[in-house]
Amino acid sequence: MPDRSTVLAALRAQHIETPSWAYGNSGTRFKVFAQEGIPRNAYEKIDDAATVHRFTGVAPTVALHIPWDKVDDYADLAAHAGNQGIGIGAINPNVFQEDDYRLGSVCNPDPAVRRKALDHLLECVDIMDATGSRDLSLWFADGTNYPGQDSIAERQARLGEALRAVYDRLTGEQRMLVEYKLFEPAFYTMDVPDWGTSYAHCVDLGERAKVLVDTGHHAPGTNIEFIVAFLLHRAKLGGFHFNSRFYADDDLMVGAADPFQLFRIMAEIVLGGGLDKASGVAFMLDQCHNIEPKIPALIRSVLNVQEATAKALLVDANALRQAQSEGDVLGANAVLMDAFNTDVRPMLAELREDMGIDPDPIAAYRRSGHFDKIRAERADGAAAGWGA
Ligand code: RM4
Ligand code: MN
Ligand code: MN
Repeated sequence: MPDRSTVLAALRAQHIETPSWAYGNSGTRFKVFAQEGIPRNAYEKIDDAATVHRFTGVAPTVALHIPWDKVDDYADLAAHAGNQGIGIGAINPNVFQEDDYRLGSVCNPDPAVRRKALDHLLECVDIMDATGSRDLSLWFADGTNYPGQDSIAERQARLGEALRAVYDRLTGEQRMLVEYKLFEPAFYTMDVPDWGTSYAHCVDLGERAKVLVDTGHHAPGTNIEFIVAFLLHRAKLGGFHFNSRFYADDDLMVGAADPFQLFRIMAEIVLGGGLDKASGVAFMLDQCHNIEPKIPALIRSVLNVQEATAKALLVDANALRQAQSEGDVLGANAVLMDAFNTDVRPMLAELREDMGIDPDPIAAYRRSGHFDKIRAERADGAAAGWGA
């Protein structure tokens, strides 16, 4: 069996990043629902992310989305995060919410629009410089709706050109993560529809470019843990955008729809060394809480990832390897299932007490009165949101 202290040390060192946009108002194509106590600016979103970290102990960074989190002074925003005990995580450029991007951003047939999109991506690298962020997290809504609308091949060439320009601008520890998505908003072709397309561009670019796996961006039934194992093995897994899906890009709480899938993903991560700091794999959430209260939903999500990780760490790797090498199909499967079926909640409660936080973060948050406080403090002014 894995050594308990090794398991606890790995869990204590875990780092799950929450997204600033999950704290703001969000909704569907049909309605953005307003909630109470919503942050009114990037500073208050950071306060909320810090609250999630305070109650969970394993969420020490927050990802930003630009321009949703636009501020005058990014170094000041990073200092504010530091004062709250967290850091700035990935910077997510937004090249999908302007009229100019109707036919795409970096793949747009109009060179002026491509230039505008590229300038925004480069501006986001400046923001990384100012905030100390390591990762530029790229997602392109680019694609086409109708056969013949544009040249698939030329769009790939335009994409490659833009990615190269951004890549060449990275310095120090900075990396570039390329996210893929099967469909939506484009329906006939997406310019980065799958991990293979992302992988090919990342291989062309070099070491600092890696694939980002958003768990909600696959066709139903896709074996995501296969993709994870493959990319990790090739040192091309940059990180995750965790969330749950029932149908498409549902952006529900990670581990809510299919905790077994989350476990299978984390098992590949643990077995492949993806939890080691040196692997550089970033564990980020990308979610929207349209009907549930935001901060408790993010606490729940962080705990769900933590529970799946704990179970994955309990996989008896030696016994698994032994069974695999002997061709013991049932034995190997049983090793995995034993870990999945372990109730890790008592162990995690103990870990939290050791870390000086409440063993039940959700109950502790409820008791804390924090929600009443932000509801009162934020009663005036415009709530942050997607503005969809
Ligand atoms: C996309 C994708 C991106 C996220 C946007 C808001 O579907 O998941 O990562 O930034 O949504
Ligand atoms: Mn995403
Ligand atoms: Mn998405």
